[in-house]
Amino acid sequence: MSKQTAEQATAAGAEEQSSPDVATQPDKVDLATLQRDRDAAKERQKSRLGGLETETLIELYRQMILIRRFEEKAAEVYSAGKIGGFCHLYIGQEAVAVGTLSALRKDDYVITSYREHGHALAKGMTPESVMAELYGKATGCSKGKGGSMHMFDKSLNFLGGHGIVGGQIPLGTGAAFASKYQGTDQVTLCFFGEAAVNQGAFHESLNMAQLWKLPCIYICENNQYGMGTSLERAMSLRDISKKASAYEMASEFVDGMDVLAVREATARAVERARKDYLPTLLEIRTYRFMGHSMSDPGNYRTRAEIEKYQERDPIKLFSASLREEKIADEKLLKEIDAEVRKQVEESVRFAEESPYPAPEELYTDIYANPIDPSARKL
Ligand SMILES: Cc1ncc(C[n+]2csc(CCOP(=O)(O)OP(=O)(O)O)c2C)c(N)n1
Ligand SMILES: [Mg+2]
Repeated sequence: MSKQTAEQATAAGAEEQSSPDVATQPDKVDLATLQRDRDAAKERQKSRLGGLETETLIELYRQMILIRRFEEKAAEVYSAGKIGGFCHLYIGQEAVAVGTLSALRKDDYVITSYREHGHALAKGMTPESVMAELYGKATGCSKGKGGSMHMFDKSLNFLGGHGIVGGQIPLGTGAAFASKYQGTDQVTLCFFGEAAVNQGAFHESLNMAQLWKLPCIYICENNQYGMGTSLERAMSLRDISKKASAYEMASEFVDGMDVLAVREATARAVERARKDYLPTLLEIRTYRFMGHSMSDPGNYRTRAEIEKYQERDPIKLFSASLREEKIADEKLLKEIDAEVRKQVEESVRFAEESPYPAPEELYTDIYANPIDPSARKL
């Protein structure tokens, strides 16, 4: 199994960038040569941007910008007191959700933690249903009863939004088991933070997935902090991808600021899961630019550290590549941004105009109901 350490990945990236293009200079210009050169140039361009069509590349950019603008707006309305409860933002990590989910089929499963607005949008949930859920409105994806940490959409096989650290790892493993048991070729993407890796549930799940050959892709979004605790202070083995070797599982380390690298690594894991029912652990190294939640004072790290990572802002990096490779110019990128901002504004209007759940809804869609006498009969 190919596996890179952080250093190898950086070195490989530098090497790739420094390799010069070989300009071929034909002695005599003829149409066939011109066409061949044009094709070769096209191929070179394609290979630099993952061999993807312009339309796909623009869509990846649009999704990342949508998540960024959505989260900025969520922060704004939260600060204005319009959203209650917890709110964990995803700003800085957009390339992970967009890169991974773009390598999936529509009917594949996704399950994640409480930092999930980005995954929900990338899986295809509308900004309206996510924003209305943040507002606790009846039109939200969980009918306003879940809030920020509990986005779900059964029709998209988006299995949520879970608040217990690591709690979704056995659940994702179960979804993968179900696919294999039912003989489908669906795969499950199971996301969690690096702090969840110290939980027993992570180890039990990986052991079972490898032993039973389950089509589960475990995605550790290593943003380097669990609340205010840095990885260095909490973990003896910090190269998380290495932990897979304890279970003889395939694994890869991925640069989480590079949306195409994320997509490619996920595609390799998806192929393994879909064809051979084999799990993979991906450690995707990223960084959250905002606090753990909206109430985080952030006194465990310096502004300089945040700024250092912001130089590798995944959206900035990808838009630079798009411009460099002439996939999009500044004007087009600005138009996409303006369109997305309008879409996000519309989701706020929708959420604000939506009703709160009716009082009768208090006891619907819940597991335990100690108050409703009819439930006691069960
Ligand atoms: C079992 C459990 N223990 C503790 C908490 C409190 N808690 C909430 S988030 C968090 C940190 C998790 O960090 P990480 O897994 O790295 O995810 P990130 O927040 O960085 O996305 C903790 C300890 C919890 N929700 N569940
Ligand atoms: Mg973390």
